[in-house]
Amino acid sequence: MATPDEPEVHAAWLPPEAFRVLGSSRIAVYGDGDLVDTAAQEVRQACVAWGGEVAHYASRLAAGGVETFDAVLALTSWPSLPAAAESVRAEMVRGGVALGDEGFTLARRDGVTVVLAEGAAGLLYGLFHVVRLGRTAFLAGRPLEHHRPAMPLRVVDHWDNVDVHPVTGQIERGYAGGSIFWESGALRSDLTRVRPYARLLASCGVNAACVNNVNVHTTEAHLLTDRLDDVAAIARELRPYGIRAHLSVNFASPIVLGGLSTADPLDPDVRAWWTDAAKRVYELIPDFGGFVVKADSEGQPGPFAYGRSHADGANLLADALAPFGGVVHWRAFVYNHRQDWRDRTTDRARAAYDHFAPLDGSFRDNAILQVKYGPMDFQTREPVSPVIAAMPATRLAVEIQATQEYTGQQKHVCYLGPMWSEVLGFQPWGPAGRTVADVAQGGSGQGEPVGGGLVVVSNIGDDRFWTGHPLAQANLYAATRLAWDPWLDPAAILDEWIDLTFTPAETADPDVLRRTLHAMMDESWRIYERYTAPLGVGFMVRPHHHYGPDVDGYEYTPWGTYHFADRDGVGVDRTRATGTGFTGQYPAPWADVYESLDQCPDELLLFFHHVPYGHTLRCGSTVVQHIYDTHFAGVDEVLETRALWQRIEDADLVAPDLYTRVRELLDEQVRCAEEWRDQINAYFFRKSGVPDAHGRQIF
Ligand code: GCW
Repeated sequence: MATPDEPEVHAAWLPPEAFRVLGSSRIAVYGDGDLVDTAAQEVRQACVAWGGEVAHYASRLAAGGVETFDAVLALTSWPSLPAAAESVRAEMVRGGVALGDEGFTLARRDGVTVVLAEGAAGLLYGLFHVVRLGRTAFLAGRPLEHHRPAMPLRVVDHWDNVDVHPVTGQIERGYAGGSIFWESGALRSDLTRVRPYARLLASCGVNAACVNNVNVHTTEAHLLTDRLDDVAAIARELRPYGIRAHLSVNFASPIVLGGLSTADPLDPDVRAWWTDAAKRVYELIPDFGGFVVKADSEGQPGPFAYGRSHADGANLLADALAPFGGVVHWRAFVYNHRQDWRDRTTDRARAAYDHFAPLDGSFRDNAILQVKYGPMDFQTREPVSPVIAAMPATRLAVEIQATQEYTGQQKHVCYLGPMWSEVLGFQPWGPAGRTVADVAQGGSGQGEPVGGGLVVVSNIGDDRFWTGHPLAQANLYAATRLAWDPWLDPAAILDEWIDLTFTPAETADPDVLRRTLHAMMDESWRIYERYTAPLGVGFMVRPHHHYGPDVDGYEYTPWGTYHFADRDGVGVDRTRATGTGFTGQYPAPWADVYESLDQCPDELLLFFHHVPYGHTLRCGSTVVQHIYDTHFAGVDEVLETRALWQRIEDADLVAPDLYTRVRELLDEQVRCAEEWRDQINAYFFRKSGVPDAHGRQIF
């Protein structure tokens, strides 16, 4: 509970102070339409707070040639603009610049900051860019810059249940309280968090949000039909910020909701049912984005029950949505979760590729295959999924997880920007080839389809700090900014987030907060990696809730997540020579790099190889000594992180309640990191009998 002096809900990024520069200027907005109105309203609000002036020319007839503004935001179609904007527009025309609906141009001309966009969404994104730049947007000599989003679809997926689920609660893998959409089986009577959330997302360029869990239980299934009003109500709150609502649907809906005897994708009645269902959705929500489907996965129904392929399943829904411009995001997370642990021939890492690669080219244009970045399941370290390189004729979206299921559950500081940036920059075809980001972006012009974009599993809830751990906000910020521009440096993204959230520029020493947060967060993912499961082997978490260490927790279960540690060694042999053959799913050069014990990167060694404890890593250490060293080091680094935060308190740099929340969580992070260190080190010491070379305490 907030104390009387503390706000009920803390702003995430974009508190009023972030608008100080803009709001103390004279701004003109030229353009019609809902999203232009939103932009103008943002400016108006800022000017009320900071004493600036705004003029919104909202009808073409009212354009008046006023020239005394500090900034002009305009649609390029506007007939007559102030001189500075006219000159930028003329230059764009001369240069043949095409921005698309979502791009914008920014320049500073004759003492005026100019933002021009062809579409209203672009204008809104341009406005937020000016906010992000702060004073520098108003400095002389800014050259013409053109900004366009890399990914066509920049999506957040919510794993929010409507009914409180007996095991997973209101939000599956949610670590920030309840849902901002749903509560105990119903639409929340109070949707007041949704629009501010949409605003946060729009400021990063997000244009789509799926409002319910991919696991669609009985109540959630009804959102598609008799509870569509609920979805429409959420869509209404998202719309002013240019975010289209998407819905997770149950593949068996024709049976569950329609009373049919089958959900066979080739059955004419089933096809008619989906066509009708889609039509009704668009009658109520004309800008509806589309469906998300988890099929034949972890108990969800799917086309396998009818002997049909996943292309048959995806195309069924794609065809129903096509007349309305909708898309289906079809998830590739398909594997056998009822495997016998004794069965060494089944490898969960292989599953998505085995199921989907043969189907390349058979999906409709509006069917997007949504692939988790790694072959397993959002581990702290995984190789990039080979599916990403295997489907050149399919629209493909990459899915990443901002909610910290396996990365500390928003109790640990773990800034994931560097991990996602590595993933997006990975070149599956080697150094001369395209990147993962290029694939998600698509449309390279060589017959390749437009990409499916980046999908971020959201980490927010109704917590007053939005993400439980206040510093976890940086993960949502970074993930969504990377969807706009995957080449951004994660440290620079962190700077943006710090500046927009804590507005250090307004404090006595702007650098202290920035420096301290960088010192706490830049390396935090690698630190987390050091004190948890080693060398890419993954899991070793407590079953079900996935928090804290349990080395053998999943070892003898049906989930396919094993490490195979025995007295001699550890790791999963996924080679072609002697293992599951998974390395063969990669193109050259990675198929050979991963296959080779000498070339395989240390951080992925145990993902690809089973090795003796005495095996020497590329870094020169043995496997077992490396395990000890990283686990001792990781805990020391967490202690240092906690000490750094204390300095923030000493310098009085953040609100007291925010300080306290983070400090309490850091205590828990220290406790949990020590638990990880001691369990992992004890486990491997007992298995191997190899003592620590430095004689540190192992239990
Ligand atoms: O990682 C697993 C999670 C499940 C999740 C599933 C998925 C929504 O533990 O909670 O279900 O992945 O991505 O579908």
